[in-house]
Amino acid sequence: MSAAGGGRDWGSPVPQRAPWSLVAATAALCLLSATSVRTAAAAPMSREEKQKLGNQVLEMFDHAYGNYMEHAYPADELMPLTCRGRVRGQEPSRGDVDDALGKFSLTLIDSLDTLVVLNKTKEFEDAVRKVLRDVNLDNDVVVSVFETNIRVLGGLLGGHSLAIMLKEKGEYMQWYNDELLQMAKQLGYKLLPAFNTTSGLPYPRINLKFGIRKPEARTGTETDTCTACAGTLILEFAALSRFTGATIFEEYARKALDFLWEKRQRSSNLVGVTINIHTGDWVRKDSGVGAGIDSYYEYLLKAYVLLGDDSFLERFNTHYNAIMRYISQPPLLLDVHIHKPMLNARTWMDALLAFFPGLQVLKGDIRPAIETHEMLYQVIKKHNFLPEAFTTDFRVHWAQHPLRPEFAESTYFLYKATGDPYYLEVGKTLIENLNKYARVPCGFAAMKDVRTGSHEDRMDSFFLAEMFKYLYLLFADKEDIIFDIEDYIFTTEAHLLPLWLSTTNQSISKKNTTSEYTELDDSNFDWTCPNTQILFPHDPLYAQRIREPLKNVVDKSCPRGIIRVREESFRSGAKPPLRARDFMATNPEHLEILKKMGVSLIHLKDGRVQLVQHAIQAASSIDAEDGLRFMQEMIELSSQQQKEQQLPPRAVQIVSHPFFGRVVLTAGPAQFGPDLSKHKETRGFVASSKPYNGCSELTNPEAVMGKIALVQRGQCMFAEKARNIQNAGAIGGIVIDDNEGSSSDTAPLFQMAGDGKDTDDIRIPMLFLFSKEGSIILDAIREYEEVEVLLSDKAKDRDPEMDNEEQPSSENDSQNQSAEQIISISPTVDLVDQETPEESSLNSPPESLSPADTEDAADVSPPEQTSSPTANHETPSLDGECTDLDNQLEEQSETEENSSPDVSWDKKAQPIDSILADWNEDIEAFEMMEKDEL
Ligand code: DMJ
Repeated sequence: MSAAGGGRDWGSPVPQRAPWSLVAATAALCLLSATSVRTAAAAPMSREEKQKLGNQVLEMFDHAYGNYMEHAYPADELMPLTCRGRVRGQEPSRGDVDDALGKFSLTLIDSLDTLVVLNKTKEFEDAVRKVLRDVNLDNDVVVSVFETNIRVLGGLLGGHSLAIMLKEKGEYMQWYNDELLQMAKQLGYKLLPAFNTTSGLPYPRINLKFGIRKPEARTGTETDTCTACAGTLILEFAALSRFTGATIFEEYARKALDFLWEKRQRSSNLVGVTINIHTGDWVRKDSGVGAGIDSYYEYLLKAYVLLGDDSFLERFNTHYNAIMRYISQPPLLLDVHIHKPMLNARTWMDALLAFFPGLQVLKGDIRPAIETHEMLYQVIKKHNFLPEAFTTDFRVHWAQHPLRPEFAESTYFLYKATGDPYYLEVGKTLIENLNKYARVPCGFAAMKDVRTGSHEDRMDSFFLAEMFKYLYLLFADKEDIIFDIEDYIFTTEAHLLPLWLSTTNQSISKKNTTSEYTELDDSNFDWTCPNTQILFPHDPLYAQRIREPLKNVVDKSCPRGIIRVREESFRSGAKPPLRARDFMATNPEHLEILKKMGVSLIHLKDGRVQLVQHAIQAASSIDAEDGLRFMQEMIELSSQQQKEQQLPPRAVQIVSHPFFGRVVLTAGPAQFGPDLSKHKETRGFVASSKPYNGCSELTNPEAVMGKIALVQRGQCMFAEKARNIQNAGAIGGIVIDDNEGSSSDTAPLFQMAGDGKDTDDIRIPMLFLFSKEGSIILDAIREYEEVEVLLSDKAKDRDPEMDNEEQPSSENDSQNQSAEQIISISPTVDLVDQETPEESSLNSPPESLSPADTEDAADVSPPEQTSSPTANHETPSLDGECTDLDNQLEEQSETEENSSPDVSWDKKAQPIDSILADWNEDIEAFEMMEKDEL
């Protein structure tokens, strides 16, 4: 195995057949020894400052939990903008994300063990009584098996684990008699019917009351599930078995894991994102460490720690080696195809992968953990939060941020492993950003768009289960916690399970499976722990030295991202393959390359150009593969461009008392009037127009004069409303949707179009709010009469003064910037509707519109000077310079030849028919990825 970092060399390997007890104890020791060392890499943080930050976390938790209990309980979640509970069926459906809600007071259950960690024992006792009194697990609701397991079963078990710990201490919970465990068992039995498949992989959803029995259940017809969904059960199910003695739960979870292991792609040792639960075929063959797969890997390693079963470690190590070989391109982690692991499947990363550095700490591989964490931190510094997805050149791909805890989790584990106070400063930034941008009067609201700072009416239960735990523990000293955290393992939802479970009720025979895996060698047992006692005294600047070269990796990254290219393409002086982003339909050389790749250009009647690939017409199998990759890149580029060509959403920020800028509503822009991204924002008090639809001359001009007028959607054109309120003296306008209940949480935002006439006469800014966001303003008027708002492209500082200064326009405005870049480097491409199996086609605009001919193009450097594809396992340009492509390729060629002697799939030319056989799979995989949502 090629070591991807020095981490594995530093510690002491666990004996190959370590008894489970030693393994569990060793895992705990890893963290214990790590905490005792402090490096001098950053200025140490004083005990007072740490306590202050710890207290701040407690206050923030009280704000989130208190508002949930006061305004939402017994509902599953708090809606922090409208300050009420989210009850499934009573709110417009948000799709899959609602499958976590089972009418079982989700947030309360998910918060149970957080209360104990935060030393709120009295509140914990009250919360447990409420769960026992109020929670019903027998509702006729279809829920996600995965979410119910990690949040509810995990929450009950975490609560039980700490309840018995407290009871034993003799002060609190003296009345407790395993009631939470009984509820957990009841829930466990409710989930079991989901495993009634030939594969043993669970159905993704189950009806809490009716199981998967049709027709009452309204579920049980699904064919696919995600790998993480099927592979993230073992900790909770094994704990349930070991706590209760009912072995069936652990057996079912093991069977599902065994099946996934059997189905791994044998040559790459990777798994895909989704799998058919009946046939075991991979449905999505892309593979990463983020969405859809993440906690499968996490649970293999943690199952080994909790259960001491070697086979889980073997599997984890086998997958980990594959991840480090194919997916890890430090500091990036990029998805690949399971059957073509040298081929990147995406040019963006999702936020869920931020947990991975934490897992690498547990694995003992510190260097890549530090690198990836540093890269993520810089993305956060740029956008205040980690966007749901971001490109390899660190632009926003999906702009939401539902207050995910993964980055805080990794920060905590890295601090434990390195003792570097730098990670305390990172935690401080997270706290500041949460308070500054996500805190609202009634809790903390998810970010709808990290670029505008607008909110979503959503506070997920994992925010309380995980975020506050990791942040509090980061600043806590041992004496700040009423029990020894090292005696527990964190589940993926940060619920605590005691390590002593490894010695209890182990009636399930552990197979000594090693002999079955003849392809594995001793390195599969190479489990080490970052022994900081050895490392850091000798090199206290170790972590800092790893971070140093990366300190500008985000700000100074080359603008077009990093895509791995195959080594054949540039071997022996051959030209690098043509990248989709560099393609110009007017360049004869490019056309020649296209021809070689079997890609032809068809000029359509409407002036567009269609790209079609016939792999069999390619000059060689290598060229056919280049053509395949080129077409895939075009598809991805096309979807990125479509996104970026839309006007970005805008923000309506309520700045008057008691909101003080803390509530930011997502608003749709108008295609007329001043562009808020270029002009100063507009600030003013709001007033309703009369008539409210704004479709005729206003009868209350004195009320709207100098104010921002509210008008209702409907009955006339948006531009007409704008003219009427402008004539009455309004300085801006907000159109509120007339469809009751509509919300930007559930409906796509749109731009308000003009009326087909010249709209240059409209000089005031207009924004659109869906009805739910609009009613937040209308309610505020009812309650406070005077309501002042700010119309802008991006929320401004939230403080009582709300200074009027414009925030420096940062690279956050990446939409505008990137749109220009894209326009200047490649044609717009649309997918065409029909595709034959052997061909894929794309439309591009006529050559006459080729950006190379436009003025825009003159402003940017030619592609050859700025593109920076990075070689396999190489880091993007770390010094902020954009390396010359040819140099990089040369470097890569050397690196590849030295370090990848056994990459067999692409060393040999593939026969055309095997490429054709893969063709459909690739296109399907890409189409699935395009549809993918976290
Ligand atoms: C949590 O519910 C769990 O951590 C899960 O494994 C994936 N991520 C969410 C929070 O982001």
